[in-house]
Amino acid sequence: PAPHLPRMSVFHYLFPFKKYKSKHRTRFYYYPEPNLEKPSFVDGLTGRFLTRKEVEEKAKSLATGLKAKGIGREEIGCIFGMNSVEWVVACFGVQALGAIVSPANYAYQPAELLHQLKDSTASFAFVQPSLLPVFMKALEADPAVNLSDNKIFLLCDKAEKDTLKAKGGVEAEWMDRFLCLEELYEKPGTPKRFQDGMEERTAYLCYSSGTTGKGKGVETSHHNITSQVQALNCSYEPIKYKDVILAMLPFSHIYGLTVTIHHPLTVNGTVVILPRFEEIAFLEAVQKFKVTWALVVPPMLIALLHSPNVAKYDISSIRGFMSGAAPLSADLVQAFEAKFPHIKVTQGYGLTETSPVAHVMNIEESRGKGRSGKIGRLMPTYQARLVDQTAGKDVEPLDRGELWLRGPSVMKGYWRNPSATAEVFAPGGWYKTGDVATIDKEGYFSIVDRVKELIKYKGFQVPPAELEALLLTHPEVTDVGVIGVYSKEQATELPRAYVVPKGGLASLPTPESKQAFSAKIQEWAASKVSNQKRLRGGVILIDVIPKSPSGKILRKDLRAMSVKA
Ligand code: AYL
Repeated sequence: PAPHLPRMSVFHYLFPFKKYKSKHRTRFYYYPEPNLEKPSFVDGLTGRFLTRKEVEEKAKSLATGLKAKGIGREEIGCIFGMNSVEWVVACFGVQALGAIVSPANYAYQPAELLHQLKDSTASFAFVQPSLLPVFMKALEADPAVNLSDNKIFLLCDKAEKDTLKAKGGVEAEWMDRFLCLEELYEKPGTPKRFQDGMEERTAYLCYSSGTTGKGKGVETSHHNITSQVQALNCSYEPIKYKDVILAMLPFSHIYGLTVTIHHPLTVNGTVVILPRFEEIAFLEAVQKFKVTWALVVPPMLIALLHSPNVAKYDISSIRGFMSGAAPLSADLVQAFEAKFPHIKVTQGYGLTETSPVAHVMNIEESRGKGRSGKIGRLMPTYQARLVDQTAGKDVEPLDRGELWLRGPSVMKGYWRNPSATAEVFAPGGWYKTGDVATIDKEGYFSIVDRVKELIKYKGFQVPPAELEALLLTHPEVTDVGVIGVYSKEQATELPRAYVVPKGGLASLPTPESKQAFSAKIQEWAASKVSNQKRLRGGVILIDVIPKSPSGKILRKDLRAMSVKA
């Protein structure tokens, strides 16, 4: 283990109120002593905020309350809600207890949520009241889920709970059944300090499909997170004390979780929270709170670039955007910077499995040097290799190869899934990303292809295998293959299904009947999956799905078809 990296729990690393003693009896902080009275997390819609001290106190009170409910260390707590101040409190409450957070995407439909609840073996949960219908449906679908009423908590304050209760109906019934955060708080305790080695315990289980198949729990340890935020602080243009950071990417995704909750705490910055990206709410929040730095995905840049509303707001406070989670093209960066010269756009690359940022582009090094669109240099703490899979060795300099990563922020493995874990790790602890990259003479990487199955819609993961499995359950579908098609206008991939209808293409002789069938399948799928997984790239009918002799879908051939079309 690298001696300069913190080896402690996420909670103690982020809230170091007592000075820590090292083995050598020197006293040190990992970062400057924080200003406890500074607003740490602000609700971007209402302006309500928690100071750093309040976040810590509430988290500690919540930890005591959870313990009183019989919840112990290393139990798994699901958080199912949109970004909010309460989300942050729940997250750190679980961390103060020494339990594990498994955050779920708020867009989930019941079946998707159920998969995560079951797979993660969640034994308690925080649920935003407006998402209770989905949550309860998931629970009803499978009595095996180990969640009793006294282990389900409302992700809201007492005032919101009372308002909902007054409305009556089934909501009021739920309000009676479950406690909210405020009702859980008890006298704040002192979270147990970790002994040496305990920092390797799991802190988070975010869900990722990895290279193939359904969502798997990515076991992110305390050390994975603390070394990542330390690395972020040493990289490119780190955020600083005076920064106001806009957090609108979902906290349930590692990007939102690490980069917009954990990292800003280490510099004592102020985080303005929005439940999701929405143009007007974004512009209002930027103007009102004088936001200086925002974390985005490429489609958000497109939206702002073409928005007629931007001119109506004062967004001069913004100094930069960091884009990540999906390819950012050089054209888009250039168009954006031409329109908004005071905003620097930089890009990061990473994966849920790497906690997440592994590469980042230093903006000063990219401007006017023809490096836009590259993902930058390797972050501190990481090592990388580019490997030719078939030859089983590193590629020649400047050639393309699969990117392998190693470092203290690479996940422990997939939760209770040793075979999936073994598949993605090579001897020596190298994690195989499934992305194909090149490196130039100066050490700047570019992502040029993907060898894994994943589709990315606006930065969200869309596992093709999951959509294929779903579509095969439709009575009128014989076979199916799903790929992503890139839309330049929207700066994102769109999931597209190639479908063999029952009875073959001949059973749908006219263009109208084909179109109606495609539309039917598209709508049916939309009713079953979360928003980002909809078949926005269309449903194309074909006679056979191209497959290898062993029965694997030849996605390359499907991709070639989509280019021709
Ligand atoms: P996951 N360019 C191209 N592809 C990318 C990029 C990028 N900049 N970033 C991520 N990807 C793709 O687990 C790539 O295929 O994590 C990778 O394997 O949802 C996959 O997305 C991983 O998807 C950053 C950098 C946040 C990364 C992230 C989140 C990574 C998303 C902030 O600065």
